[in-house]
Amino acid sequence: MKFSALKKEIKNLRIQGAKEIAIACLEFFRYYCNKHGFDKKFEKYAEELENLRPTAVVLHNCLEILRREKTLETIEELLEMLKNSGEKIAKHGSKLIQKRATAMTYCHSSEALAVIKRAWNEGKIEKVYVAETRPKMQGVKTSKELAKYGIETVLITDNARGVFIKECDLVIVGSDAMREEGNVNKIGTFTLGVLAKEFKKPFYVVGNTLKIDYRKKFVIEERPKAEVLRTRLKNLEVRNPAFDVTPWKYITKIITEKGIFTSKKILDLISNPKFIYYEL
Ligand code: RUB
Repeated sequence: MKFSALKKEIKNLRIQGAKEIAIACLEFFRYYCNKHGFDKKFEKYAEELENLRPTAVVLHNCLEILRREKTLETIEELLEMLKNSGEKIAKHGSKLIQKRATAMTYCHSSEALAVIKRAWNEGKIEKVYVAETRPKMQGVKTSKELAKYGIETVLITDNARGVFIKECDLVIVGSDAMREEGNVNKIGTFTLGVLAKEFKKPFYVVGNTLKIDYRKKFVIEERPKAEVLRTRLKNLEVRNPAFDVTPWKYITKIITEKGIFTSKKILDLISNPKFIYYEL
């Protein structure tokens, strides 16, 4: 894919989700660097891609590794790690799910979906509630994907989560960045975490270890106002943050490709910046 086309696909969310964005960009760099090497344009492209969706940390972590080790093998290793992590994550995550479970998920997380699909294949998941995820409706994408996979799926509005949580045995969501402050994920995940705690439902976060975020500062992406309201009115402000932070106290377990972690373990890893590099 050409650079301009890739940028467009990411910006308009046709390519969405932290892992898929990183994979698409690495595939672009595999092609580009194979032809031109790690020249000045590599850095320019890297910076531009990183800034398109600045909250998710996977692409940033991959680029930091690439900036240290500018080789095509590193690109391959990162792609392999990301592409293989889903299966490992699913294997670990499925162990947490009991028989005849009803789950609730939110937005579209390829990693949370990997766990749900595996648990369903093992005859554990019975039904999944998916909230639509306004304003960009990634939950609709999730619900179609699950239904096509053969899973009994119920699409609900975001506001209905409080009603249907009572019928669920667990909540499972993805991650854009795991930070000291908590898990960063689609706006509305925090609300779901609070809800899960209120109804004593386990709240699982799924994310590969390249989602561990060592950045000192991070920004919550603000999406275009027009995604919420097209008309402009005097005295009417529109805010459209794309992500929020769920503090670790709301999170029961974190499912990674390296195993199932507690919030405390993730906090330990965040304070050890060498962790993400050790297998590369
Ligand atoms: C997607 C989102 C996903 C995470 C994890 O937001 O919040 O839950 O990125 O996805 P957006 P994955 O649609 O705005 O990119 O598990 O695929 O990495």
